[in-house]
Amino acid sequence: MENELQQLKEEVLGKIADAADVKELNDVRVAYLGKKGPITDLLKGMGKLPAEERPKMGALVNEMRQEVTGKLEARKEVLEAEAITKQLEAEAIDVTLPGRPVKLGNAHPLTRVIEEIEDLFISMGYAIAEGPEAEKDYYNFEALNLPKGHPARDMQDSFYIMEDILLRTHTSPVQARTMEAKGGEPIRIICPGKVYRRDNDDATHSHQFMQIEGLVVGEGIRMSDLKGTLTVFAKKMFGDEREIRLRPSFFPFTEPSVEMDISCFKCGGKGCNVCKGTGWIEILGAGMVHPNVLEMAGYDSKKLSGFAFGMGPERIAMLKYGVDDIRQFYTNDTRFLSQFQRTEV
Ligand code: 2U9
Repeated sequence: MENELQQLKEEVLGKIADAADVKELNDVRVAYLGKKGPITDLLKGMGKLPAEERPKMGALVNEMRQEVTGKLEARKEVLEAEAITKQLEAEAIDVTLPGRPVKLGNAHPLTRVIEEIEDLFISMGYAIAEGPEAEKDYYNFEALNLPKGHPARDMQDSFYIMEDILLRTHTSPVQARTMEAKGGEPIRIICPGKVYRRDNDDATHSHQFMQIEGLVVGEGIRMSDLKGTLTVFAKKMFGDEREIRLRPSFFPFTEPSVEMDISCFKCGGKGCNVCKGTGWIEILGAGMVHPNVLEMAGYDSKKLSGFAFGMGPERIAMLKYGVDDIRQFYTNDTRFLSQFQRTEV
């Protein structure tokens, strides 16, 4: 029986060594150590042995069982490690391969100009105010010193939605609303937003466009504050060498009113195609807030004063980037838009 045991042990150890993977090894374990396996049979057959041989044989079988179990465990560890190595090799990726290029989007040129102007005024302590695009006739005209029957209402052909509601023709109603809400307190805001006019679209007109208007109200606000503020704006947007000039103008909501020109950023004032030979480029309109406008919004025009200005970001962007057709900003032709790639990442 000892011989038989020795033979069996060699056989099982051989099979363990030959097992090519964990599954085959498990089959060996089941075949030899399982309930119907030969080692279990040997243990079961113990009862038939003479009593004096049983302890020795029992010890031998147990010893063999332990040795086989140990070899199985050791072989399992080796095979598992081999399997992981094989899997890692099969799934290996070449991390040195260059990645697929990511296409970067870029901000719309109009958005860029608007954000640049916003940042500039925010840095000077201004807040951004917004309001509805479908506006009451009162805030769009009346509160801005344009009473019913005023000729300027005809000048600005408007999109009416109802008898007293229209698509705002400028962002000025936002300032009128802000003043009303502030109840006499000082104000320093800019109002960017879409506005609408009944124009036929062409290279320089659009029925919908953007405006940025500004309003400062407080004690002792003077024309020189307006001039200083707009000089900073002109230099920051168009270069430090820019000079400004103010020409008298008229707006119903400001008195006095001015139009502001900057010295041409292309020729420096000598005269070229950008400034049409004049050396100056018209950039915006401005003025001191009309006392009627202050009073209607609940401000005491004897104690407080203010200045206001308004500009068209499309015009600024057209000048800055040399765009000759306003419709380019709205048609989203990627051949146009992709020319404004951002340089920073
Ligand atoms: C309130 C008081 C005063 C806003 C102003 C202008 C001058 C102006 C136009 C320039 C070109 C608009 O984009 S544009 O078409 N704007 O010239 N805007 S002063 O004055 C205000 C506004 C609101 C309560």
